[in-house]
Amino acid sequence: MNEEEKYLFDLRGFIVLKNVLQEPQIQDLSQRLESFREHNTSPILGSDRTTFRNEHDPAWSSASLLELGGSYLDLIDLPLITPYLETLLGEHYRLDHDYAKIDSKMPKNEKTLYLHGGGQGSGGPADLVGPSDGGQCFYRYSNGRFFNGLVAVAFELDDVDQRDGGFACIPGSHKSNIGLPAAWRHSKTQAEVPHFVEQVAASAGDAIIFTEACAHGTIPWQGAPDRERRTLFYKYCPHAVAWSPCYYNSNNYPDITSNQQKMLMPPSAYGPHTATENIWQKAQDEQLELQRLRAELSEIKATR
Ligand SMILES: O=C(O)CCC(=O)C(=O)O
Repeated sequence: MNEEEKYLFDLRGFIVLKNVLQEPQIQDLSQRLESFREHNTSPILGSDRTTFRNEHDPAWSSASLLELGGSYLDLIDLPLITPYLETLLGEHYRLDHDYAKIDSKMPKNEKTLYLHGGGQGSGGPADLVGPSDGGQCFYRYSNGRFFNGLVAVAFELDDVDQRDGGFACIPGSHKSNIGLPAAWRHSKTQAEVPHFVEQVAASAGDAIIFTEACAHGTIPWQGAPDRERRTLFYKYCPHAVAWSPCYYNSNNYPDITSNQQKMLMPPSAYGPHTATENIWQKAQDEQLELQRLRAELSEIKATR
């Protein structure tokens, strides 16, 4: 992260990195996403919120884009992104959650701009991030380094032109000391969006890196009816911090590298230390044992 990028991130709370994804990666991500969408039409896919899909879902983990495999696994620790996250979060940061979001003219995808985050208390008690966030989405720069509670990397799979809609924020609001006034929080149409909200244009393959402390949201889509904005969000915390109540289970992804495994660890002050790895492994083993015992029990019940 060069001096200009550091300056702009501190000043505005986000930066746009051009051409982070190459064409074959965009195609692979796109094709895997579209196959998945054939049987899941939700505009939000992935692990953004804790939901149990069925009774067999293990505790603590939720659906994730990582299940789509291929380039979705590469995005965990993309070499081009790593230096930015190390600068913004410190060493041994962790992937906290991920999701894909589709913006389009489809009625169920039409959304109000809901500005959330912002200020030192991350938007206060009325904030979407607020009820579960005791200031977790913090931003600070001191002693020559950045401190962030949650940093998002938004990979765009489609071109998003000025006026289409998509990512928007109030630049600088991550340092605001006063909560966002309620009157400015919601905008149902682009015409209602306050003039100080900046809509960020991006091209397919670009990545927007932003601190969740910056007041941000999605501008209602006004792109042509046959166009969509498909964005993949990978969100990272310092190693001792969690936003999501769900943790990844790296055992679900046998093909990932040991560095990626470390980045999927649950939060702890130790970071990816052998001690925490052993504890996590024991929790996974016990979960498997529990599943085995439950299966045995239902077999016994069925044969009675
Ligand atoms: O559509 C966007 O880029 C904003 C998404 C958002 O509000 C969030 O990630 O918290």
